[in-house]
Amino acid sequence: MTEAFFSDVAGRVPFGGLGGDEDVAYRVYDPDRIVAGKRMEDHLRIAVCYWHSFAWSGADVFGDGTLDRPWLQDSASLDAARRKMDAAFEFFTKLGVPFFTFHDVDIAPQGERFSDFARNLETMVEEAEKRMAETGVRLLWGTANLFSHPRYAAGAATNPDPAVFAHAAAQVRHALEATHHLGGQNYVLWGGREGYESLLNTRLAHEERQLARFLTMVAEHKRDIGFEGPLLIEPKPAEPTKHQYDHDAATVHGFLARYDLLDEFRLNLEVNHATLAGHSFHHEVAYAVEHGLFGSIDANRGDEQNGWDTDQFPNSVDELSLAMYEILRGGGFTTGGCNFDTKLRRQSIDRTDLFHGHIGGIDTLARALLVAAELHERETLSAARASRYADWDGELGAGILEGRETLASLERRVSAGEIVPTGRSGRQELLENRVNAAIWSVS
Ligand code: XUL
Ligand code: CO
Repeated sequence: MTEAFFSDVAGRVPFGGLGGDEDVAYRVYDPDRIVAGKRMEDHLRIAVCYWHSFAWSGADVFGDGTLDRPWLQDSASLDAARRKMDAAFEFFTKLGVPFFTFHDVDIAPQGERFSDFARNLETMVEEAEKRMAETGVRLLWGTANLFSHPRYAAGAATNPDPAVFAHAAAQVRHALEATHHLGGQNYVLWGGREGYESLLNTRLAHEERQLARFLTMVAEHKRDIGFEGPLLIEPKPAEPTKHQYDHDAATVHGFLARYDLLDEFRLNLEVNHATLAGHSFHHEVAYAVEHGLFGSIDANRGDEQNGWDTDQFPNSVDELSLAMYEILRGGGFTTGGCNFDTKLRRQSIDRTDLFHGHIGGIDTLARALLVAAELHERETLSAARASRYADWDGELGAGILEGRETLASLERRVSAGEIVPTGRSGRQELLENRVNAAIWSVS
């Protein structure tokens, strides 16, 4: 590796334990520690994202970039793209995480024509392949950025102009093949501008058909090239568009069912996207797990006091313990993992701030994993849940579900006094206390 960009951090971030007083050290994340029969690293499958950490200058809608990212000065050149990649792999290695994630445009300059971009992407995929082989860092997922370029202002697959659809298709072909080439574990589709700004100029049903056709083409191409990882849709209700079609897990579920795509797609769920949709993250993960749609998570959170996507580093053990519990209940991650789609605050301009953000977030996830394992292994919640529904296995419950009862037959039995509800406690407070007890006691 060339000269160090993160020279303040000498080597791999060590595990210092809860009592440790080093700031650049993990307090809880201990990759080899066995939790519920598996190494912590293999449970969490942490990934660092390329875009916010290496391709973003710190610019926001009110002001210019604030962050020290020298390679962004000359971002049209392949040399700058290589320097950016050196810094990224130096960071992944020092942080000691197994995975990274990227959009096509994060790693390759766009160039003048599409063919320039395709060539640049090919070059940078080869560069990534070399660095992955040197460091052992793997690709959790790749994706195409179908929202930043002006051509996508009115959407990509859902654009009123089929020429834009075609452009998006060309881009996804390359991004999917790049992901496949790099051994990516999944391929993600976040429909940033697949929505509308105004219904006055929008054909809703037509745009939905376009999106379904696009996703079908992606699934067909995945099979054609032999990519085995799942395709993951990342729901978000709004921002940048006023309304986005992939609103939340349940909306995407209905969409996939309508277009016969349920076998092809699963979900990548992001904490703050759930919040923006008016759900808890626990809800989104539980929904996906229960319906066999769970894939992966983006662990970044929002800010309770505002309604936009702040992409902050996770710091709530309470929130993530419940989500992690559902993930363990569903068997844990398979191809998915915990991606840090996180960005620093614009004022966090020291190079080492990128370490502080990730270390704190990773420790939060590690602690949430310990709580979740405690709840799962001791059946703290599951036994109560099972007994609450136990009567559905009895004569009446099974008769209803299996179609042996009708409105008329049930009315006869109720009128005859044969069926009388007895009432049962939901025991919510007791269960909440049990969750808190686990949060307070695990170590
Ligand atoms: C935007 C978002 C994206 C996706 C990948 O809110 O979450 O960064 O994760 O395109
Ligand atoms: Co995301």
